[in-house]
Amino acid sequence: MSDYRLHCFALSGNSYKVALFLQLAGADWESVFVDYLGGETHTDRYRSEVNEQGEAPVLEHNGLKLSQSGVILDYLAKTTGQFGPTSDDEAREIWRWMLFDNHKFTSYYATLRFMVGVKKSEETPVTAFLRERAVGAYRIVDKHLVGKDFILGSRPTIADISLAGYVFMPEPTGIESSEFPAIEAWKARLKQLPGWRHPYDILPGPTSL
Ligand SMILES: N[C@@H](CCC(=O)N[C@@H](CS)C(=O)NCC(=O)O)C(=O)O
Repeated sequence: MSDYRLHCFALSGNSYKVALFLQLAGADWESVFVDYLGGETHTDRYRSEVNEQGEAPVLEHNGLKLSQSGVILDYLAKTTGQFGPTSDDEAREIWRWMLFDNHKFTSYYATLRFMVGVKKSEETPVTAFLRERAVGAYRIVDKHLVGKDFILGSRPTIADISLAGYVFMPEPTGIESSEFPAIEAWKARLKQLPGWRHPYDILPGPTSL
């Protein structure tokens, strides 16, 4: 058995955050497919045996079962000594961006991308609202990245890995990547990191409905 078991699925950028860390850290890991489209996260079994919050990703390691990608990334940084902070100031800065990612950058974009890009829903006031909020979050990250290689400056941390959850997903959302040149340059730098792989190459399960 591998050192790490990641309950995950390909459409899940939140799962990709953890998979990407494991890839970049050169960890020995395996995926456990979560049949989200088949309703698995809503089953009593999943909620009692895997995650009471009914979500992926879940990471199993050394008898622990961890959920919430931010918590998992923090755990992995601490236990592997990779992509973590080197001071209390850096630790706070990393959490500031991981919380912004969870609350704004990932959440609005991921919901928009699922509705418009995956489910192919027609445009509604809800999708327009989500796009406006997602664009607002993208503008903030793009501005922060101007003149920096990564979120904290010159080296990648779990803040970058968290923010990277959905940025490589290929589905159209009506948001133009050309509007965010600093994010595009940052994505190119992430792709150059040893071990980087595209989400659909490392996560199991369907990539469309
Ligand atoms: N804040 C959570 C979000 C996790 C999340 O939303 N996971 C989605 C897949 S990307 C999920 O499993 N949803 C299941 C459901 O809503 O039934 C994290 O970062 O891990």
